[in-house]
Amino acid sequence: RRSFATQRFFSSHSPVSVRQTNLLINGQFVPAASGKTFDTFNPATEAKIASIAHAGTEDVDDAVHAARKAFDEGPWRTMDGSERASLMRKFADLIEKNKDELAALEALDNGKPCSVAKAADLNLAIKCIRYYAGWADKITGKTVPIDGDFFCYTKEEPVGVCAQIIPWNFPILMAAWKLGPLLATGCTSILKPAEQTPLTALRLGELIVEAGFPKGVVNIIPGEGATTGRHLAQHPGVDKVAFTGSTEVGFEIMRQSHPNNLKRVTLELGGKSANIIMDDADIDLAVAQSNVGLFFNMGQCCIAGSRVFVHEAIYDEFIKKAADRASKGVVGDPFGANTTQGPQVNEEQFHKILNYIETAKKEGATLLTGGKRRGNKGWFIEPTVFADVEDHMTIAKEEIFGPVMAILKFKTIDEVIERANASEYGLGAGVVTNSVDNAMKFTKGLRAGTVYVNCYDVFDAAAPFGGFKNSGIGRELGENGLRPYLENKTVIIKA
Ligand code: TXE
Repeated sequence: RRSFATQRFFSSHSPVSVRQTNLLINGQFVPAASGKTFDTFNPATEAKIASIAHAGTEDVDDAVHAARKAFDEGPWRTMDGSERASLMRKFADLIEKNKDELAALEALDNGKPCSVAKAADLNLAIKCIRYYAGWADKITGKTVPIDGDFFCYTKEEPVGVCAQIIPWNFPILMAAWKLGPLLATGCTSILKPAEQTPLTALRLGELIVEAGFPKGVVNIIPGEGATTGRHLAQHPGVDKVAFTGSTEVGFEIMRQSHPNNLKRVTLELGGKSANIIMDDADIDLAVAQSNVGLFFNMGQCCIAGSRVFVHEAIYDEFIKKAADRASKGVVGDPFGANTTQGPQVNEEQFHKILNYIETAKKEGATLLTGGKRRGNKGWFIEPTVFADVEDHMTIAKEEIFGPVMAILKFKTIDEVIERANASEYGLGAGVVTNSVDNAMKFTKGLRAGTVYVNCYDVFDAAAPFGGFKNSGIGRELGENGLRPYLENKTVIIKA
C-alpha cells in the first residue's frame, strides 16, 4: 500500500487546518485498503470538515498484526521502563507544544468551547501521560514467603495487544486515559476513535511518530463501531479490550469479545449519577456545583450529575436559582471568547435529547427554562431545567447525555440514599452539605465509583475512575488504572 502525503484541508471558516486523515498502521499513515472514507462534520455549522480513511477488516487485521509484532518481537516489551518513560515524556511535551492546535481541532470536530478544550481536556491529557510516564519504571512485584525451601516472587508483565475503543465526548482525553497506562506497562494499542471525532486522535498519531515510539506500538484506525469496532473487539489477535462508550455496546463487547480467546475486558459505560443537595448546604455553592455537574461539556459526560435531589426545606429557593443560573449559560460558537456551551456532537444526539425533553413534558415534569433548539443551524440546545421530576419518569432513569437538568425532591437521608442507589448505574454521585456527619453517611451509603462532596467533575490522573454496577468493569487512572494492563507472573525457585 502506498503512503499518501499528508492532506491539508483549509476552509475560510475553519480556525485550524486538518493535517492528517489517514490510518496510522505500523508507523505509517496509509489510506484504507478499500479506499473507503467517511466524513466528519462541524456540529456548530453542520458543514463537512474532512473525509477520513475508514478502516475496514483488512486494515483492522493489518493494525492488529503490527501491534502483535511490536509486542511479540520487541523492542518495546523488553525496553527499560525508564526509556519508555522518556518516550512518554517526549510525547507529553509534543502535545503541550501543539496544545492550541489540538484544542482548536477538538472544538471544531466535537463542538466543545475551544477555551474549555484547552484548559480542561488538553491539560488533563498532558498530565495523564506524564503521570503514567512516572509509573513506567516503578511497577514492582512482591516477594512471597511460601512454605519450604523456595524463593517465591511475583512480577507484573504487560497483558499484550489491546483494542482501545473510545467515544466522542472527550476524544483527546479518552485517548490519553487509554494510552497512558498502556504505554507505561509496555502493551501495544490499536486505538479506534469515535467516528464522530477522529481528528485529534490522528493528530496525536503524528505526535506518537514524532516522539519516536517503535512502529506498531500505537496504531490508530478510525471507522464505524458496528464494522471497524466490532471486528477489532472480536479479533483473535487481541489480548484485551478497553472500551468507553454506551452501556448497550459495552454489553455487546462483553458478550462478543471472546469467541476464540479469553480477552480481558474493561468497560467504562453510562451513568445516571445522583447529586444530592442537603438542607444544610451553602445554597449558592450547591447551585454552582450542580450546574457544573450537569452542564459541563454540553451535558455529554458519563458522570453527569443528572438526577439532582434537593431537600424539601430548600427546594423552592434552589429550583429558582438553578433555573436562573442555567439560563445564563452562553450558548454559541465554540470559538467565541465567552461561550460556555457549544452544540451537541451530532444530529442523532440532538434529536435524542429533544425527544427526552418532550417525554419529560408529557410525563408531567415542570419545565423551568430552556427546552428548545437554539438557532436554526448547528446542533445547539438551550440549557434546560425540569423540576418536579419523579423517580419513575424517563428522564430520571435513562442517560440523556445533554444539557437537561432533572430536579427531584426528598425528605430524609435514608430515603435519598435508597432512591439514589435504585439505578442500574453506579458511576458517580455528589453531595453538597456543611455537615461532616452527613458527608460521611453519604460517602458510605452511595453505591458509586466516585463520590464528590461539595465539588463535582474534579478529575485527576492519580484518582481512580470507573463504575459500580452497569456503569462498567475495572478502573482507569491512578495506580488502579495500571492493573488491567498487567498480568501477574509468579516465580518459584528451589532455594
Ligand atoms: O455510543 P457508542 P454512541 C452514551 C450516551 C450516548 C449513547 C450513544 O448516552 O447518547 O451512549 O452514543 C464504538 N463494537 N455514551 O452511539 O456507539 C463507536 O464507534 C465495538 C456514554 O456514540 O457506544 C465509538 O468508538 N465498538 C459514553 C464507541 O464505541 C463499537 C460516551 C462509543 O460509541 C460498537 C459516549 C461495536 N459493536 C456515549 N458500536 C461514556 N461512557 O462516556 C459502537 N462502537
